Amino acid sequence: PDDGEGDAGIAVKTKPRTKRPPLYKVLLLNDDYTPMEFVVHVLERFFGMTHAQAFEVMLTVHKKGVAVVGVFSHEIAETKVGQVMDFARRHQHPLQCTMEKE
Ligand code: TYC
Repeated sequence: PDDGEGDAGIAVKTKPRTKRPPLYKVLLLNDDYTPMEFVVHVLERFFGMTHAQAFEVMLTVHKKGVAVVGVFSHEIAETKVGQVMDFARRHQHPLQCTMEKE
C-alpha cells in the first residue's frame, strides 16, 4: 500500500486509474453455402438489426469475407457467438461466428 511518501518521506502521487473492461468484436465470416436470408435473420434476431441494416451487413460479409457485427464485453460477446453457432448448427448451415479483442 502506497503511503504517498516514498522512501525519503517525499510525497509521491499515484494517479487513480479506473480500468475499463476490454471490448470484443464479434465477427461474422462468409461461406459458400449459408443462405443469405438465413444470415439476415441471424443479424435481426441476435444483433437487434433492422431488416435493412441486416441485409446491408450480410452483403458486406458476402463481398468482403468478414465483418464486425457488434462490439461487446467478453461475456456478452461469448454469448452472441454461442447463440449464432448453435442456431447455425441446428439448421445445418456452416456459418461461422468468432470474437476477437478490440
Ligand atoms: N455467401 C453466401 C451465399 O452466397 C451468403 C453468406 C453471407 C454466407 C454472409 C455467410 O456470413 C455470411 N449464399
